[in-house]
Amino acid sequence: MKKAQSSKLKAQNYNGVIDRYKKYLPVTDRTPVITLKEGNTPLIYSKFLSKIIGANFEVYLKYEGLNPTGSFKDRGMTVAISKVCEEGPGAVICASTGNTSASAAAYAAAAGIKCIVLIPSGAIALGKLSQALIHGAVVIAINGNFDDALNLVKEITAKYPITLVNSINPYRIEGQKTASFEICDYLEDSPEFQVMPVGNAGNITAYWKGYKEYKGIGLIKKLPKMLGFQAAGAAPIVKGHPIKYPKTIATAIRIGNPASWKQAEEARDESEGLIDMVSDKQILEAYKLLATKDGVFVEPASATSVAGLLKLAHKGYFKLQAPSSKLQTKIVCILTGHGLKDPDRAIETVKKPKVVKANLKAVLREIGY
Ligand code: AN7
Repeated sequence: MKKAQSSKLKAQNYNGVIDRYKKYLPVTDRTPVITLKEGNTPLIYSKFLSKIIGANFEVYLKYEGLNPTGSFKDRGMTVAISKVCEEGPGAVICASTGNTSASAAAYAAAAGIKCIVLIPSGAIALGKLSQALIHGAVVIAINGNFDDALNLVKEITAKYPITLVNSINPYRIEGQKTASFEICDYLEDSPEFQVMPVGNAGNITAYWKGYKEYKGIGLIKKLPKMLGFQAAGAAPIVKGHPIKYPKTIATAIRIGNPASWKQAEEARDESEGLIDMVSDKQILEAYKLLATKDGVFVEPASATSVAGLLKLAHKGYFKLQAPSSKLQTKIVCILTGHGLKDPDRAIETVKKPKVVKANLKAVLREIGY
């Protein structure tokens, strides 16, 4: 009885990323904190992937799909929306491949403010669309892609008193950097490598900022190599030029002209890491492996991390790059969004259930007894 009570109290003590990391965030005692208790996501040891990479390697999965709206966007949205509320009543707007709109809609609902989202028509996953709609956002689908939508919201916010909550809003980056704090707090230093998907490039910017800040105040001794992956049909940073018509099944990262392009290159170069690409086929293989071997269901864009990890492993990258002084080398893969965001893709990727008669004989025959 006593034990149950104390664990309940402990759970109640967690109040989201602003509460936990406020001394590193641009908030004051006057900031009204709008939180859904985002963050505090698990870092899951992957036995399966660790074994593939080799002895002396530990692979961890930072499962950001367990945030309140099912993606990492909540970490930045709590800060962005709280700051809008601090500055006075206001509306917010974003362009989105889906997750930003789901998160903005939820946090705006919690704050009681208006939220407008522009999405590429027919190109966002069903779960994300349902979220933006049910939270009461004004959802506008445009006949264009994410990059067109972002240009439009930039134009609108330049002329009208509506706050942009895409990751070019610096408060978004501030909130998202808390994910690297959590990784370091848990591992008691930074990992040697971090692998993540790159779309609009806000998240790689945020993680790198977080690691550098923790190192700057002496909470960690080293910095990780940042390894970013784009989808091959939407890989402007890898190719060195914007992609006019980006194409990939990983709709979250179907982005042809990332807003934080320069910052992503800085993270890559300062950390002596890399930004590379993986094919849709490699993404779907990693997607299935994560679900069937580790029991972790992510959306395709998130599986890009693991597809990238496997691509590098096959080239012998980690063995070559791991510091020889280290007994255990740690690699963290960021799994940015939950698999339930895109149920259509999951069902398309595997064999559909067979329909049989509702009798014991028919069922037993199917299961081989
Ligand atoms: C699951 O929601 O851009 O490189 O509008 O949803 O920071 O853009 C989503 C991006 C990775 C890429 N994984 O992060 C949007 C949006 C998932 C995502 C990314 C996104 P960034």
